[in-house]
Amino acid sequence: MNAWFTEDQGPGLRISCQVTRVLHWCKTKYQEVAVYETPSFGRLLALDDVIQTTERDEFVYHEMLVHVPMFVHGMARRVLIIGGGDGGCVREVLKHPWVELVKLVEIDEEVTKAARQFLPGIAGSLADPRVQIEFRDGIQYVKETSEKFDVVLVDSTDPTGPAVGLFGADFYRAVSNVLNDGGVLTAQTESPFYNLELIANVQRTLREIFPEVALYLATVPTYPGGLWSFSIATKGPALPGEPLIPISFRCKYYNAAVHQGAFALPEFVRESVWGSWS
Ligand code: AG3
Repeated sequence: MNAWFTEDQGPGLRISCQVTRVLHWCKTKYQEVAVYETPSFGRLLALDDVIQTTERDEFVYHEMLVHVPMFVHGMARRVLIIGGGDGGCVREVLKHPWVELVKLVEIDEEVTKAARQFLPGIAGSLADPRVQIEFRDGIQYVKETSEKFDVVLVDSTDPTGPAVGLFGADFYRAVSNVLNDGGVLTAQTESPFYNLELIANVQRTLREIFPEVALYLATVPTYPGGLWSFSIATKGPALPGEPLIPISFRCKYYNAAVHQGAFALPEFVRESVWGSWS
């Protein structure tokens, strides 16, 4: 088979990845879920033709979305993940030995089923007894639950369809309500090259709700622009905040120096996010 998967990444720009096999394809209530075998990036999970993760570069995104807030908090025991049905964030959270509960709230059960079957290296930790999974809308969940968490991670798709609300003030306010004192929120917030306005808006919104807010970056080759942003907000711990405790496990991307360095913003990003504030 000599086929190519193509994602439209921005106006006039596409990224293509050679595909040797379609391992899985289904249409769910929410989206099209596909897993492809690719020679260059291993297995690739796409939702509605948008790359969510690949076996080769998933470690960057999942380590950075998880370990930065986990080490900023320092002793999180209860962690909520909104989205992230593939299980990559769950796997990273469980590397922190003091974690007692990881609650995963994913809207589309079919994503988790596909990941369990075809991406075991990413989804393998979903069977851990500390993990509770609910298949429902994360926005509704944070508005309705009386449970509290130390860290909330938003591992969403791009801001279209059901994910739009995950980038808005009402949702962030609800997240603030489910966070314990000293709690930390991190959300994936898209590409500085393509979504700078969105990033600036999210940062402004978060500053209205949380005392400490920052943006950090990491390089994810298969995402639009290659450079990816994460927004972090806390109810106490200062940012960027050094990892409070020694890192007791090995990562492939994250370490203490990367933690610090990720908060260094290129000038076009810094100006857009902080320009009128600094
Ligand atoms: N979450 C999606 C990141 C957005 C990717 N966007 C894109 N390719 N246009 C990733 C889920 C992994 N757990």
